[in-house]
Amino acid sequence: MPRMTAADAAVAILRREGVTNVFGLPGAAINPFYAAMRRDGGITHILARHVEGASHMAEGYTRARAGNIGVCVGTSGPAGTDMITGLYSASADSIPILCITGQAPVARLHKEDFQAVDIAAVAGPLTKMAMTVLEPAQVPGAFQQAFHLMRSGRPGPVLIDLPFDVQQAEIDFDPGTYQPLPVYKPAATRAQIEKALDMLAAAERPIIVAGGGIVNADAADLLTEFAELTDTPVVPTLMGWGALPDDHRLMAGMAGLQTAHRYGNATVLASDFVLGIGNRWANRHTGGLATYTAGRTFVHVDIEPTQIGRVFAPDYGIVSDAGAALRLFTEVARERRQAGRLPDRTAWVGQCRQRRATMQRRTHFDNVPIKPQRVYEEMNRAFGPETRYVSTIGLSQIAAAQFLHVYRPRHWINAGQAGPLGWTTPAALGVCAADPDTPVVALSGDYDFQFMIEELAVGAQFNLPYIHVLVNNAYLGLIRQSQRGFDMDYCVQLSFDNVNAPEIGGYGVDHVKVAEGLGCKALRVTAPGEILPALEEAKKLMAEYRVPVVVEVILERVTNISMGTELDNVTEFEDLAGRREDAPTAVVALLD
Ligand SMILES: Cc1ncc(C[n+]2csc(CCOP(=O)(O)OP(=O)(O)O)c2C)c(N)n1
Ligand SMILES: [Mg+2]
Repeated sequence: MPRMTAADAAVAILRREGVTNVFGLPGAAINPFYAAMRRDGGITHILARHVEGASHMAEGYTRARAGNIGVCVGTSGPAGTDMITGLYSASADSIPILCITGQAPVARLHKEDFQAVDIAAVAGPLTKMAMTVLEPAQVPGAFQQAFHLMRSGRPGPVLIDLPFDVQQAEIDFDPGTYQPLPVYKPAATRAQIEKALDMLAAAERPIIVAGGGIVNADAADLLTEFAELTDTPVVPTLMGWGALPDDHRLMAGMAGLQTAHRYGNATVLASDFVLGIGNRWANRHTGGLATYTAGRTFVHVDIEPTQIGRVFAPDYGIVSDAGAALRLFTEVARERRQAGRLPDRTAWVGQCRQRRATMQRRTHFDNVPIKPQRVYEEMNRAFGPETRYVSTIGLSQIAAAQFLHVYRPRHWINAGQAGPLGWTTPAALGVCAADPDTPVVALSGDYDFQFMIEELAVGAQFNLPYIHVLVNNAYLGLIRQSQRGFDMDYCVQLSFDNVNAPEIGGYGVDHVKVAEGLGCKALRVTAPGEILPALEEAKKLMAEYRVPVVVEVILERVTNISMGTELDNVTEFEDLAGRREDAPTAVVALLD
């Protein structure tokens, strides 16, 4: 039997589970693991500048490609606690990442040793397993179980904490015969699918709410096929956006209080039946449940049994992996279609289409300072369907969801539930590391950008080029807008007179200088006509220098973005699009 350190066994298992990239930063307590990675020689390590950054890079890496599992590594104590936000974000959005931490030696865990925090206890509620491995011989089993859990059922993160002496201890382990454990994914039965299809057929105005579970299951094609077979309009959630291309005739728009389209909300309100697949009825999607559910029948398909009925009781629930359910849905729908047993939906699909062609928001403003809506219009011009967008939270992200276009699954990579500021830059770097061939465009407000700005150096050092659109209103914009309800504008201003950069006129931080100082390229624009040329220039700079390129757009300081409290009560702050020229990049041209 081969003998090796437990750390060597851990690295060997990572390799056999398909891991090729690791994001992290070393410290004394994790050095044995780093020594094992070095001996192995087959893992690419990207050195983060902040351990939280490593955890978000791991998440971006997982999300970019089906089957990926991002791994983040840190030392004991604060490295583990820094990664807690990454574990929260990943668990909230059902994304598997493996977090590996170093730890004080076993015999000293209870002695308040240097950096000996009980990270497994801290991470417990945010992971599918959080384990300090106390016996070296348990290390292979812990890693094997970690991969099994991350991939089974509702995906999510795992933390493995390795005491220093456990990493170094020698164990018997045979990597050659190591086998990943089978993955458990519940699958709908034919009877369940038949019943759900009966309910769909009995409805007059059905929609499908397509959640992130469809993306996780890599089942976007099946969703499209099923929607087409049954001619059912699709409302993607924020996590499901891209599962059906935005230019598909059955794309009915997103619904919700913020990241939504007017026509999406109107279509949900006009529907009488909702088939939710791989979604979790997020509160920013549903708004008030009385409005959301009144007069509608619901079927909910989810991989996690306890998700059924968590937010409200559906009329019928099915526990299934979204892919397994959609395979059967398409199979049975095809049979019914051939037998002429599917209802004609022409009128209903036409109504949804009509709403999409009439209920649009205006993006074409010529104002200086620039109105944010115009930025997304120019982004639609500059970036094609191959673009992967990465964003987290803020007015910037909300407006992006209202105005940008997404055409493919995994091309809208967004921290949907947790929304941690600072997520965007490291997540974008993780996406770039996973797929260097697809153009990546990150989008941040100025505060999100400043949160983990140091990670830009990682992109410069490891040549992870992407374009970062930074919309700068010198405000915690979303919080400023929500403070309107308190009649205040308090502690939300990021503006100050920068003694080193009077030319930026009180907007505070000179992002261009900071980005350049970190080894990136950066451009700043102040007028609408400059946005598109700057985005085109950024593409060239990115290709030439192979580093992140920041395009900072100086916005007007106060713009309120459409949002509300109920699906039927979303406030519009600007004039709506009345003519085609008001929304020139809308996928469906405005009927004026
Ligand atoms: C870690 C963290 N702290 C606080 C918040 C609350 N929060 C949400 S958006 C936001 C302001 C974002 O400002 P900016 O990034 O400039 O975007 P804008 O809304 O101005 O477009 C804040 C403070 C958060 N989401 N995450
Ligand atoms: Mg801002």
